[in-house]
Amino acid sequence: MNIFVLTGAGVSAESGLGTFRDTGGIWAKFDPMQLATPEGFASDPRAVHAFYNLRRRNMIEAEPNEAHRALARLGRDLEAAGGRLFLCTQNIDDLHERAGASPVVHMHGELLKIRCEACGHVTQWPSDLTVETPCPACARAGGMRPHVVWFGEMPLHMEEIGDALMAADLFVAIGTSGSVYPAAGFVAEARAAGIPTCEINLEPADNARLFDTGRYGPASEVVPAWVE
Ligand code: BJW
Repeated sequence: MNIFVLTGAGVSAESGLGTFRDTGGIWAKFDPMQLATPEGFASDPRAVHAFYNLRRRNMIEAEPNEAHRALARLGRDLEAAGGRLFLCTQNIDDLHERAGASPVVHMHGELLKIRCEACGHVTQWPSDLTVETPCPACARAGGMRPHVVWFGEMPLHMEEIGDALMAADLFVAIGTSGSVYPAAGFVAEARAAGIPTCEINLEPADNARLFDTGRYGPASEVVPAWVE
């Protein structure tokens, strides 16, 4: 059995990392157009660095929860049975990896990586990033940015994701509002290909009607129950 799982911010909510669009979420406190667009970064890189430095520190202090651990178990169990879990996350945190999942495909990038806008070099970066940080490859300063996907930018690994989706026997979306494309469109693509679809969420998302089935409640309870 091949299962494609798409996770969103809801899977990390019980680890203490904020979601984006819930009441009191990240976009209620911060303006996405200033902090999560290339234009926002060009006009005020210091503000963007401060936002991601804060989130990087929060992430390093956070711990994986039972939902992350259950998905890591599911991956091992499927592999032992000759199948595969394709774990695709919109999250930039590393909680799936720290729970033992491997591989994890980060379609919106990773908070622990930075990228040079001049030469494209990507490097691990566990500490604060500033406008003065030089590129470890080309030594230029001023062009390092978080290796994350902002609005208007192309998400990562799309070819691999498309192939895995079409090879899946089941598509499951966990803890995502289904409001950001192209991830929000995966359920329709799966349906069109005749693949069964399931939503796991605190409550039905805006696109819940597109799923064949739904399981609702906190991810740390519903995901382990679904995996067992
Ligand atoms: C729980 C829970 C618990 C709570 N247990 N559950 C088609 C139509 C319309 C617009 C577009 C379109 N195609 C593209 C666009 C534009 C845009 C877009 O989608 N805009 C929409 C807002 C309308 N998309 C893009 O720009 C994307 N790029 C693109 O399409 O490129 C194409 C292109 C073509 C040619 C040239 C160039 C480009 C890129 C999108 C990048 C998104 N980036 C962000 C920031 C990443 C870095 C960072 O983290 O700062 O990604 S925005 C933010 O939203 C982040 C998330 O990954 C993403 C999704 O959010 P998510 O995970 O769904 O979180 P929430 O908060 O929305 O939902 C949480 C859910 O959890 C809720 O449902 C809760 O109920 C639930 N929950 N607690 C279980 N305990």
